[in-house]
Amino acid sequence: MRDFTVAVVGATGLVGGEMIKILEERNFPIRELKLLASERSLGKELQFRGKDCPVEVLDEDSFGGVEIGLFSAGGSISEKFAPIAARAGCIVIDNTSAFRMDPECPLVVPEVNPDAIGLYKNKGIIANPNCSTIQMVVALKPIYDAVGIKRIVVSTYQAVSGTGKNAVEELVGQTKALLNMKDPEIEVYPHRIAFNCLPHIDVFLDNGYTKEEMKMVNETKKIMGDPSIAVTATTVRVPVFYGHSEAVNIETERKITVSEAREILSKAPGVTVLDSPEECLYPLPSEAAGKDDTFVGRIREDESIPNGLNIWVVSDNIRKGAALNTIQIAEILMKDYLQ
Ligand code: NAP
Ligand code: 12T
Repeated sequence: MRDFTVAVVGATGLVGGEMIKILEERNFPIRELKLLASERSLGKELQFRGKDCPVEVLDEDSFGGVEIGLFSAGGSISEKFAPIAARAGCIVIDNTSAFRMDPECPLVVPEVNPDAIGLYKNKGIIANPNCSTIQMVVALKPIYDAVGIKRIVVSTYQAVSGTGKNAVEELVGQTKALLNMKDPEIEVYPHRIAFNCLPHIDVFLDNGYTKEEMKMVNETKKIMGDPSIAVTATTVRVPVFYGHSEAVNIETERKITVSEAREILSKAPGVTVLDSPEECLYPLPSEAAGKDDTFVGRIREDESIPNGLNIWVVSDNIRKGAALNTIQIAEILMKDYLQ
């Protein structure tokens, strides 16, 4: 296998930092790693394979000779620079929402639709789905394949790390302030997040849903390749640092029992079943943080309808929800298309 020149755009961010770590952990075949961020990071160095690597300022000329670009510096940066990179011959795997619903760009979760990766040839851009969507489809695809899914009703409990390093600092700062009887500073979210729950992730749209909720609706249909699945979502920010949790209710086409669902999920790629309530065993964000799998538990029949099932799904939003999924896409790209 040959080595590749890879760029991480947004290298100093939470997702970029995790990407660098995962490239190293999984021994991705890298000839040269280019670290890109804003002028704020000029002069910074980050460690890769025990060496200090300088952070460079992203500009139009950053992509000469770069074969794979892992983008995670926000939607407006991707909108501008992903096409520039693609024109320079770099294949972009983009973590932002900029290209996810572009019909020409594949939207990929390797456990679900790896074959879509070949469509990178359209624009040179592959989109990485939203974190909440990724972990949900990893858990639902094996059930969909077995009995079909008519409708999904999901409520999320999302960690602050989804918003980036400033939000992590904000939860630390507000928690400290409140425990010391001081007024918390409120900057990142419209309200205090410490000791609170905000039913508001990303911006509100004209239909009254948030953009995060509509990402779950639209991206799920695209990744599963089935626009007929009905999806409705309520996305909530909770004062957790790492790991998104989801209460997922589904109506299946055909009946599936709890033990059949448990059996199917325990064999599913990327899934670990943790479901032993009598031992208080169920997925927790505190346990999922730092791990690669999507954890599923609380598997119950929805007794209010004939073919209903409830599950609880937890995963590390920065790993499987972002950096790991991106690198799994890059691994398939390099093995199946770039040798
Ligand atoms: P973060 O911790 O705030 O980091 C942001 C990164 O973007 C930093 O490296 C920052 O560089 C860089 N950046 C910002 N403005 C830039 C500019 N004008 N030019 C070049 N680089 C710039 O955020 P994060 O958590 O890593 O997330 C970054 C992005 O990834 C998000 O905006 C989102 O679009 C995407 N994301 C996707 C998912 C998902 O669901 N798949 C999950 C999380 C995040 P400096 O340090 O120099 O400012
Ligand atoms: N606003 O990549 O705040 O679409 O948790 C991911 C996470 C956008 C995205 C968040 C967001 C995305 C968040």
